[in-house]
Amino acid sequence: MSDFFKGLEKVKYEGPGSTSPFAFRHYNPDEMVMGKRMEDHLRFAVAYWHSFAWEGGDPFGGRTFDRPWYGDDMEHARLKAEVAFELFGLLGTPYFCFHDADVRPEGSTYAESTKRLNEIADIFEKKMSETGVKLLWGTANLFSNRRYMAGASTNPDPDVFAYSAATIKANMDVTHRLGGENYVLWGGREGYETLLNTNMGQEFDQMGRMLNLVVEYKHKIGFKGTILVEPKPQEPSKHQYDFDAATCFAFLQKYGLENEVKLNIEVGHAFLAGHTFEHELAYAASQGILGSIDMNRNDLQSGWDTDHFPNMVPEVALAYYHILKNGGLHTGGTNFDAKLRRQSIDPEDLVLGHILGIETCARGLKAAAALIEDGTYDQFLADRYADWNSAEAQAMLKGERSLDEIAARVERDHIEPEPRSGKQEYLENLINRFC
Ligand code: XLS
Ligand code: NI
Ligand code: NI
Repeated sequence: MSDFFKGLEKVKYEGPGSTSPFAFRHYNPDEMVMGKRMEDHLRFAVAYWHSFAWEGGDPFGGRTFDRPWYGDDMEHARLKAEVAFELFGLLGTPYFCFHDADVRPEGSTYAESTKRLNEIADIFEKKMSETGVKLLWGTANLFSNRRYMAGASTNPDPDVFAYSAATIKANMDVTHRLGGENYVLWGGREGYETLLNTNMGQEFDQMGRMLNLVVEYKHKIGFKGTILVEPKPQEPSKHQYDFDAATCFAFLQKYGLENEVKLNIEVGHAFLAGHTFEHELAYAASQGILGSIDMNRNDLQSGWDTDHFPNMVPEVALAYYHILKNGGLHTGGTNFDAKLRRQSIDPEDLVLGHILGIETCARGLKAAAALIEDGTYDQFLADRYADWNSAEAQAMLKGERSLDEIAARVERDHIEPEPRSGKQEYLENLINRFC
């Protein structure tokens, strides 16, 4: 035990009446929501990077946090793992997620980096079996080191492609060994700074090959988890190829991966792409590729991926509505890809930030479930499209009518459609009843 959290105790559910800042008022892991435990719906994960690797810097100033595990050697990395599992224990969150670079210092060679990763994985394996905490997903950091500045799989240098492939392999091996339920690829450098130096078609082919290599290796080693890509339009690259959910789906189809790979959708990334989070979820669900979520939110004034802990119940409620309609998150989960503000330097702030996220999600989930159980909303949607159930409408939809046949019927039957209200304000009032 480190003494980092200085006497803080495991956060418990105390019910809506509690005034303790260190209690759950809404997240009650065992409470049944639509026939399933809340914990099993939400599948919360703590993101190692924001909570333990990020030091509170911004473009104008460096580290604001003062943590005893900051340092570039394995001893510090072991202390970091110790404290990370203490946080998981305090929160009772069932999962965590990490990049290789978050958990071990990089070695001077690929072999040394891999050895260090495996040493930390040994510690994780032991702690996971002692505590019951599980790995939601592992991933490789293919964006921080300067070797990736012009891309990882999309680099003009095939040696960088090879190095990236080797690094992904090492991370897939560790994820598999630790029983990870997914493996994530996020391409922060898979894009460009200027089109002037970029052969876009060549880079897409490289990225498609890499993802196929990943899928082939998954089957080779018998990894049962889901392979996920994480859309984001920009930041750090000016333009990223995994721009949004629809762009990713086109990419997956082009390279024959639409039945093998799903999406990890992040709130802040949806906003950067000019969408809402629920748009991205609804799109992914409609195409059968909704995999997992990275839960945070952006500051709407700054227009940057600020990764705040979620704090807006109505936004989160609409997200979980789409997730519940999708039959849940399956192998995915709710990963807090969220960080403290840089002035929140106290150890207890790490706990309070996660409580904020957990409680917001719990309230959102319950609101979404109540909306579904009430049924008015789903009935509204069904009614809006009900005329498509007629025999003639179905014949049009199924391709049994040609354009000229449809035109002939419109003329013969004197069809002159009457506009119908979209009822947006009625629906917004309806949603307010549940949030
Ligand atoms: C960055 C991404 C990153 C991925 C994992 O914006 O959200 O944190 O989730 O590489
Ligand atoms: Ni992000
Ligand atoms: Ni993310």
